[in-house]
Amino acid sequence: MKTKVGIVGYGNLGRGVEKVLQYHDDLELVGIFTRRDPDSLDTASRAYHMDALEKKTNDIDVLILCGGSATDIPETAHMYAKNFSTVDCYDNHRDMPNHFKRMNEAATGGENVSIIGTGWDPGVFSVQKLYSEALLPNGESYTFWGPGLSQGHSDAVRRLDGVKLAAQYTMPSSEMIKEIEDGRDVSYDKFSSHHRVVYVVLEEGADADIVRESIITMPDYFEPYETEVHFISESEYNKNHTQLRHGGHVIRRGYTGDNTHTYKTTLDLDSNPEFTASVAVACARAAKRFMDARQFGAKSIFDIPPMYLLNESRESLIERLL
Ligand code: API
Repeated sequence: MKTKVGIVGYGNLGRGVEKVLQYHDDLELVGIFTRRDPDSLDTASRAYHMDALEKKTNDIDVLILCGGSATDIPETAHMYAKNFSTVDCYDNHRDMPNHFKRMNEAATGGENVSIIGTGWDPGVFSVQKLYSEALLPNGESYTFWGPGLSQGHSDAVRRLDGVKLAAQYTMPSSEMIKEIEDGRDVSYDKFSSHHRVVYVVLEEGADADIVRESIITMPDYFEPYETEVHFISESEYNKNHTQLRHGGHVIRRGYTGDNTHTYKTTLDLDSNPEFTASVAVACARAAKRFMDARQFGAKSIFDIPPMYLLNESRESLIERLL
């Protein structure tokens, strides 16, 4: 029997999950749940108002929560976790311990599973950091994002009063990446090795200085990064800022005696939300496996046995990939 998946929220990420599900034969989309008028969604899938969700507890195995990280996920995710197993793409690294706690209480109480912080960072990159530190304990790690559009940061700006549209580009220091690749010593911290560039379309009558100040002083997302803010027209936004490319590198340089080893993971993504959705969908399969094993509660990506991510037996995986 197929695993039944529901989508909560129909922005870039929700649309990504809908698109990606077609590549997984063992998963099926039950419906999209939205706060908007379901008939207004531009989709061929079944769409329901959020209020219909409470009657669907028996029809859905896993809900993929596709709301934004600035407010939707921290305010609402734990409510869904009481009644459904969930997967989310929460991306506030600093708040993750709190999020884990909130979700663990809700999911454990409801005998559900909640996989938190999936996507590529947090997510795939986190796993690569774990592996590379485990394998090369004597060394140093570097993470670089971009150049590309961060969904999390763009969403955080869009939530500010006076902002109509926003795109945030994360810009890594390409000189520093080169220096690391050349084996030179660098003084790295994630803040000084990136800067952020934001393009904002203001609501009519909004005060640009107030909006700029709220962006550059926003904790977790912008402070203490160096951040440039540009105000543009809606037509310029629509012309130049609707691309969703992103990616980055996780690099660990480790030493065994005189020998140096470089462990590098690179992602180069045409569509940040569609790749983030791809990770969330594989994690939805894992959530079902945890449910079947009655291992309830919140899980991070570190807790997922790699085999839970693919629809394939151990025997076949050993034969094919080991
Ligand atoms: C950045 C990274 C990438 C975030 C990836 C994904 C997103 O500063 O660009 O929200 O787009 N934190 N979580």
